[in-house]
Amino acid sequence: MKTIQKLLLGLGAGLLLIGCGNNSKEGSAGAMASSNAEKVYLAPGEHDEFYAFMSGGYSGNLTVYGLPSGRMLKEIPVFSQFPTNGYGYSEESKAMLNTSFGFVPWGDSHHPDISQTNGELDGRWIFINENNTPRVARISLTTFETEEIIELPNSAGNHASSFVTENTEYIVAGTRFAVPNPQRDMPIDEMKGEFKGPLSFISIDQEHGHMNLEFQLNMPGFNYDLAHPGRDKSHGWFFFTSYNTEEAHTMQEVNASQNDKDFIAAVNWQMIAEYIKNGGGTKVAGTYAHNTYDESTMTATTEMKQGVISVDPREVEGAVYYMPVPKSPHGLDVDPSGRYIIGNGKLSTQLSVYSFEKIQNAIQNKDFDGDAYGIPILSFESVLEGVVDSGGLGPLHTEFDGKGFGYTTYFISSEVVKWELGTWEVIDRQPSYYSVGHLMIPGGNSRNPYGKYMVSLNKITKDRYLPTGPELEHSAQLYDITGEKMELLLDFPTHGEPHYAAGIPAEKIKAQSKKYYELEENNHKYAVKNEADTRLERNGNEVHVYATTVRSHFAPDNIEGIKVGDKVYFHITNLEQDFDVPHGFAMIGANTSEILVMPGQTKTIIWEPKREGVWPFYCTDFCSALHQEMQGYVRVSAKNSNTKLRWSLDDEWKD
Ligand code: K7E
Ligand code: CUA
Repeated sequence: MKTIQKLLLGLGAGLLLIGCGNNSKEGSAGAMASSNAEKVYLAPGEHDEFYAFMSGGYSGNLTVYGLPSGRMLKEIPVFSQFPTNGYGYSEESKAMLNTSFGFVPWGDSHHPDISQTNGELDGRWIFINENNTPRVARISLTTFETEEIIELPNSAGNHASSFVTENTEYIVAGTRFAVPNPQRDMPIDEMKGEFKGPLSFISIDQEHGHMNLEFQLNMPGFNYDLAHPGRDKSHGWFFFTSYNTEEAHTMQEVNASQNDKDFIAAVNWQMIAEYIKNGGGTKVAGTYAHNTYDESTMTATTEMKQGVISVDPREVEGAVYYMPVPKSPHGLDVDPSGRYIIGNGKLSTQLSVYSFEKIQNAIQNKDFDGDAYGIPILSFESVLEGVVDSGGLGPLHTEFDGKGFGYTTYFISSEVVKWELGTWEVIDRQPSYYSVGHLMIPGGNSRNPYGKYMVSLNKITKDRYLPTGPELEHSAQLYDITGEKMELLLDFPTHGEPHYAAGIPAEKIKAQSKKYYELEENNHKYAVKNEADTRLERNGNEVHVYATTVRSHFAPDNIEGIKVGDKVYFHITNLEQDFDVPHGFAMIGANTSEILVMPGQTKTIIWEPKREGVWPFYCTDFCSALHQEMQGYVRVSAKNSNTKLRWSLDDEWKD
């Protein structure tokens, strides 16, 4: 096995080098063809046809692009502090980043997935998982703001996540790194048979989208890597790839590649949900943070929760099976009809296609090949429907165009291969520049893909753009997939490491996108809705500044009576009621960030003055011709001084 692996890796490196030397010319010549340019060109002021939400990887965020232009439209902060708008710094948003490990200001996001109704994208919410500190977030597609983050106890490496079922009943979160469950102090080399790989099922409230950790399926300690739900006839099932069924704990790149086949876990979640409804499962320990942002009070709160319902997969007969899959599978995808489940063995050259019907038959006929820790293993031959043998190396992920074709990425041979469902025949292959990970077709993992464009999300950028030192942004490539052959249209850089992405027709989101917050509906505790109510209140060494902004001034704009050692809370309400007129607020010497306050919104930032003097604050967002004049002063006196607390409004001092 060692040799095969070395060979594969060596071959991969070779291909990469060849790719960098020669193929790039061909690629850019293709994209320069004028017909291709027209396909991605938007006249100034025109809108894109699709939104593409790209995972930010180690940036912890989610970026929004337009397709086909490849223009980046926005970065939405999710798991990371974001000084651009104060997320994770402002008093209101800090709670979003609380976890059972304390405040975690960073994350590694992987798989965004858009909510579905009847298996079709519905544009309500987008979910995304965080791998390092196991968490899942829900982002509103009305405000494009993170509204909820739930932590997953007993899990480690939340990778097989956050895929949604076809009516957004559940999203899943699988444990990528097997760990003791419950966590305990034990020798690492005794892991075999002792570690576990819990799979979390989070139910979604259909009205508000609120997430609830309903149960964890306490699976054997393999590494659960990726997942997809069944749809249509296979709705009610979830499929998970696993690797390291060897349960190796050291030199995994060799020791976790010994078995000829690893497993796909097939889980009938409907059966387990029913079992729990009837009182099944055991409540086990597990502390986790559940953070929710309330749009009305504009404030996030953390609830620390205890305990989770754990289900032993052997307890629910007929609900959990393993299917053998060759060579350390990574991606797992289900075709739009829900009939086929595709497993991609990343050290193999082939894709294994399983039939849902055959799986059901094998279960009925008890066509088992033994078991793993008491979980029946369905015989490979009886569930396998076909094999896609493209000769490519390192297959990772598959998406579908809704016209009967699958598109699979090959990391090592650096290409996307188009193949036909049913015949499993290869139709086309196009190089990617370079080493593609995931790919995305808008709606490509739903019942109804929009098979016009495909985006490959490449891991290695090398020579595609002007060099920017050793660190380069990853590269995405847009292909036209309307013809028999895929056509490369455009290169564009992405931010962080976009593992997966989710695309949706713009019309499903555009009209409902919020333009500003209604001042009347602002229920923030410290909001002021007109300048006459702006004021200061002292409570011991805490001073609350109730301030407003409107083009082009702060109210109040001068403040006196602040003392060294005070904690000054600036509560800024933006009185504007117009699209795209934010005001910013920055204070010299603040140890947090600036804040960007949307029209109708209130945000708070703390300032602890260190030195006596007269210190300026100002608006950070160029909001009008008199933006530079949008500033004020705070007079800071000695701790024991008796300077009176007062503030200026319309040129007059108040107190
Ligand atoms: Cu393949 Cu995290 Cu989905 Cu990266 S994962 S590529
Ligand atoms: Cu307000 Cu610049």
